[in-house]
Order: sequence, then structure tokens, then C-alpha cells
Amino acid sequence: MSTSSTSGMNPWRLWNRLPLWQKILAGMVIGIITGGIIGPDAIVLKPIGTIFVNAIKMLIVPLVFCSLIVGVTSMQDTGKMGRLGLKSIVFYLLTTAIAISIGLALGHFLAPGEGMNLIAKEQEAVKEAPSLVNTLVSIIPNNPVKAMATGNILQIIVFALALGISLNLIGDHGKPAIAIFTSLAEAMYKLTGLVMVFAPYGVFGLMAWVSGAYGMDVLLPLIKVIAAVYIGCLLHVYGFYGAVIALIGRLNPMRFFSGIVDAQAIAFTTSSSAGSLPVSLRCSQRLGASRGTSSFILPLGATINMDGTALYQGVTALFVAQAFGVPLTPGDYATIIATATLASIGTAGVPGAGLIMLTLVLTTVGLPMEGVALIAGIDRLLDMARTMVNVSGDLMVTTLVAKSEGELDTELYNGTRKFVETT
Ligand code: DAS
Repeated sequence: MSTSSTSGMNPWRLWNRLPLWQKILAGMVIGIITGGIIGPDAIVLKPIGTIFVNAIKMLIVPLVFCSLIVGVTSMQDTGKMGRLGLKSIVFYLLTTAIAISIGLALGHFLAPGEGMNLIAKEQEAVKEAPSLVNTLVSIIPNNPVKAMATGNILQIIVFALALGISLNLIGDHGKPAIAIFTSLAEAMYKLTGLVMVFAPYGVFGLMAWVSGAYGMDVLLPLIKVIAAVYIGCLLHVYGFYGAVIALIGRLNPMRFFSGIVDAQAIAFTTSSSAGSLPVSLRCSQRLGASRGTSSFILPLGATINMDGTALYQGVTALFVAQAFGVPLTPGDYATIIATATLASIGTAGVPGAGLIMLTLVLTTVGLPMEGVALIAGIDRLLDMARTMVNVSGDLMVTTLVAKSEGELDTELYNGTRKFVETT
């Protein structure tokens, strides 16, 4: 028998050919079944998951700090584009805050995690939740190093944004430091990929423990999470974006939705905003936006605008709080909105980035990291929907800003003139 046919039958080789999300999904399903068979003794498998959770936690501080600085310094004022950039950033952050609020509302009303009554590892001592005022006051770090050492994510975000802006303001003197943070951010993205290689096994260990301890009915809440995220994404795109295009842009929303469907399809299938950029640029220009405007605002959006990710974080943060019975105060809700909105600047437009940023949001409100593993198994399904929203939001802001700058050809937009591909 030739080596190719025997090697073709090698299960390990077949396993290694699977895309990561399929391996994670397999890890989740096999873990749930294993736990269902072994029962509470499956707790012996939990350390595998704990190693994965600790490795994810290890990434948070350096990844957030470096990626935010790179995000902010990539928005250096490019002269005439300064006004465009400012308008786009304000729009991007506003729509992201609305997206996270929709996610929190859905998570609150649909309550996917209600009744799960899971117990976290050592039931992380949930700090006495701070009031709204304390939350806002305490986000300015009096010691950035202490903020990093204690994993105070909001303070780390604020310091990273402040440092990034300052690096922009010192011009050429800041370039060596920006180069260092850029390579550190690249290294952290690489390390994230290495940690995610372990995800299928970590998710297996955690899901075996969860289903062994709580029974197979742990699956139903996950289906409710998927439903809540998809409902929220559809509401945000076809409800909120449609209203903004019609009321603020004074444009026909149906033309907009038919014009962006190609980019949405690529985003949904690839789960990558960055990967969808070429098609987004083409859709934007077919909708009448000038090449200059779209080629500046879309890449910016693919980097810092993640409405779908923010909405997903709203739903899943509440799911984890409900699943582990951790009560959230209005101050926690404000913290989640602030963290998810600011963290969206640092979320990369690549598959799975939102799951890493979810650890950020959970950490800021003291929610157990085991929640990340609960979500990890279904995360690819959620990533498809949230990336479709991210790209739709990038195109919505580009169309609106182009219109406001007189850079939108309304005849092209309305289809009364056909788009001609220019080289
Ligand atoms: N997949 C990311 C994107 O490309 C979003 C995410 O993971 O949340 O936008």
C-alpha cells in the first residue's frame, strides 16, 4: 500500500488538516459527550481547560496595551484627511457604543444563561461592584504599572490611548517607540495564534467538566446565545444602520443594503474584516463613494470599528454573568460599554479576535474566565455574524461621511448611472 494511502488514513494527519474553528467545535462536542458519560468525575479533565484559560489571561495585558497603541498611532492625522478621520472615528465609536447597548439589552431580556448555576474555578472573589461614578473616576490610573500588574483593563486602555495620542503628538521622535509597539503587537498576535492552537484541547477539558458536573442541558443556553447574537446583528444592521442611512444620510437604505451584500457575504464566510477589505472597497465605490474617501475610511474602520464584536460582547458577558450567578450593577453595565467600545479599537479584523477581547470585558467586571471556554465552542458561528456587522458598519460610515463631504456620486448610489470599473 503506497505511503500516500496509509498516510491519508492517518487520523492525526486528518485532524491537523481541519480549520481551527472545526477543531474547537469538535473539542466542545467531544467534551460535552465525555462529561455526559463520565459524570462528575470528569473534573479530572478540568486542569487541561484551566491551562488554556490561564494562557488566554496571559495574553490580555500585553495584547491590549500594544494593539491599542498601534490602533491609535495608525490614526495619525494625515493632513487633509484629519477632518475625515475625526468624523469617521466619532461615528465609529458612537455606533459601537449603541451596538454594545443592543447586545446588553438582548442579553438581559433573553437571559440565555439564566438557571445554569455554574460554579467558577475558585468562584473568583467578585469585587464589591463599584458605583457608576467610581467606575468613571477610577479609569484614570494613578500608576500604569500597577494597573498592568493587577490587570485593571480599563485603566490599561486609558493609559494606552493616552500614550498612543502622545506618541502621535511628538511626531518623528515617537516613531522608534511606535515601531517597537508595532512589532510587540505583531508578536502578541502570533502568540495568540499559538495559544489558540491549544484551544480545542482546553475547550474539551472545560466542556467535559461542565457537562459532567451539570448535565448535557448545558447545550440549550448556548443555542440561546447564538439566537441572541444573530437577532442583535440583524437588528443593528437592518434596523439601526437602515435608520441612520435614511434619516441622517437622507439616502435610500434598500439601495445601501443591496450595494453591500457582496462584502457582507465575504465577511460572513471568512469572519475577517481585513480579508473583506478589497470587496468592501469595491462595494463602496459602486455605491458612489470617491476612491480617496473609501480607501481612507474603510481600512480605518476595519481596524477600529467593530460594532458586531461589541454587540456580541454585550450578549456573552451577560450570558456568563447569568451562567455563574454573578449579579451586575449599573456600574458594571457602564464598565462593559466603556471597555467593549474602547477595546474595539484594539480588536484585529481577523477570525476569533473578538473572543480574545471578550476575556478583556469579563476581566473588567470580575466575571469568571471559564465563560470564555463556554463561548469558544460556538464562537466561529458568532464570529461570522459579528464580522458581517463590522463590515456593514464600516460601509455605512464610509457612505455617510462621503455624502457629508460631497464625495458621494448620488447617481451611482441610486443606480441611475452604472459604475464603470477603472483600472
Ligand atoms: N472576526 C473579527 C473581524 O474580522 C471580529 C471578531 O472576531 O470579533 O472583524
